[in-house]
Amino acid sequence: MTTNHDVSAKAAKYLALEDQYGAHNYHPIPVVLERGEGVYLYDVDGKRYFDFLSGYSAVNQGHCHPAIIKTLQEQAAKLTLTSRAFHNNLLGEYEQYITKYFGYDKVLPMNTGVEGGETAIKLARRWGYNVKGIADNEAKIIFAEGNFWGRTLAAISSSTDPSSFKGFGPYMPGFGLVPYNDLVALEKAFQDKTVAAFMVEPIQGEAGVVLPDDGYLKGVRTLCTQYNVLFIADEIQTGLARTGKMLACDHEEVRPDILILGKALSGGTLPISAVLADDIVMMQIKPGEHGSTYGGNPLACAVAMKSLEVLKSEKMAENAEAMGAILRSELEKLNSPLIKLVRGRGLLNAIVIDHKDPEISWELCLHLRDLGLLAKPTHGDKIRFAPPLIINEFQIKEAVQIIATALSRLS
Ligand code: PXG
Repeated sequence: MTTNHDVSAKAAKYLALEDQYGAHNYHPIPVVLERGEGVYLYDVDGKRYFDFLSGYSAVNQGHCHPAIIKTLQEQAAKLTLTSRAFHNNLLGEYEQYITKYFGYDKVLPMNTGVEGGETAIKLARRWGYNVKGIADNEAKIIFAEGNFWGRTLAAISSSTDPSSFKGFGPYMPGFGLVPYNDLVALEKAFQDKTVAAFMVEPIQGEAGVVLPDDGYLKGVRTLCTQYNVLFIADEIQTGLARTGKMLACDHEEVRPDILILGKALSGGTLPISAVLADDIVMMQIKPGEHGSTYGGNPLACAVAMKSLEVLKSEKMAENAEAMGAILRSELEKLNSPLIKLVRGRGLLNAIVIDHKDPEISWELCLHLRDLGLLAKPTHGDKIRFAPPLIINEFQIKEAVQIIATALSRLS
C-alpha cells in the first residue's frame, strides 16, 4: 500500500532550510517540532505527538518540566558561567549533592556525554600508570562490540559500526574489543596486565536496546576486581531512572569504579555530563590536566540538582518500571507478524521488525508520525520505544493503539 507521507507547506520550508544550510550528517524523520510539554511534542502546524524517543533518553523528566524550567530561568537571570578560573557558589553544592546521591567520593563535571566517556578513559589511563603500575603509554582500555558512546575520534576508534568509523582513520591506539555479554572473552582479555579498564553500557542503547544475560554485570564486577581493572559504566542512556532503577547497574546491585552520566542530568535543557569515581581514581588528575570551559557552570549545577531531585520526588524510576512492563505486555498482545521481538527494561524498549524489506521500519515510523507518535529506527530493523518517564497507563495504552494501527497499515 502506498501512502502519501508529505509534510505541510509550512514544515517543508524548515526542511528546505536545513537541507540547504546544514551539514547532512543526520537523516531525521520529517517532522518539524516547535513545542514540548510532558510526554507530548507539537509540530509547527499545531499537531500533537507522543514522544517515544525522549531525545535519546535526555528528556526522562518530560519536556519542559516546570520545576527544571523554573530553576533554569531563575539561575539564568543570576549567573550562568564563570569558567573554572574562578569559584562559583553552586559548584561545591552540586558536587556534594551528586556524589551523595550516587555514593562516590568525587565528581568531574563535563558537558556532553561523549566528553564524559573521554574523561573516564583519561582517568582510567592515569590510574593505570600511577596506581596499577602499567608502563608509560602502554595502557589499554577494553570495550564491548556494538558499543556506542558518541562521535569523537576516540569514540569511533572503539566502534564496531562502519558507519561510525569508516573513512575517519587513523584511530586511537590502546583500545581493544570483546563481544558484549561474554564473560569468558572478557577474562581472556584481562590476562593482559596492561588493561586499565573495561568500559561498557549496562544495556546497549544505540545497538538496539540489547540486554545482557542476568548475571553479566555481576560477572563484570567480579572479573574487574579480580584482575585489578577499572569497571567503567556508561550509564548516559540507561541511567537516571530510564530502566526502572536509578542506574541500570542497580538491577544487579553492582557498583562501577567509574560512572558516566549525561543526557537526563539536565532533563533535556542543556548538555550536562558527569563522571563519578572515588579518590583513588579521581585524585590522579591534577590542576590543569583536564577540564572544559562550560563544565561545572552555575547554570548547569542548578539545573542538574533539580533534574536529579525530581527523578526521586516524582518516583520516576518506579513509574518507568511499572509502565515499561505494561508497554511490553501490550505490545506482545498485539501478536503482530511484523514484530519479531519486544525487549527492554523499564522504559528503554525496542521492537525488532520481522520483514525482508529493510525500509519497512522507516515506513512504519512515518505511519506512526502520521498517527501522532514519534519514534525512529536504529540499525534498520529495530525501533526504540522510550517515552518520558512520567507517562501514565492510559497514555501507554493509547500509544499502543497507535502502534497497532500503524502496523495494520503496513500489512
Ligand atoms: N553513551 C551512550 C550510551 C549514548 O547513548 C553517548 C554516550 C554520547 O552522548 P552525547 O551527549 O555526546 O551525544 C550516547 C549518545 C545522536 C545519538 O546522534 C546519540 C545517542 C544515541 C543515538 C543517537 O544524537 N546517544
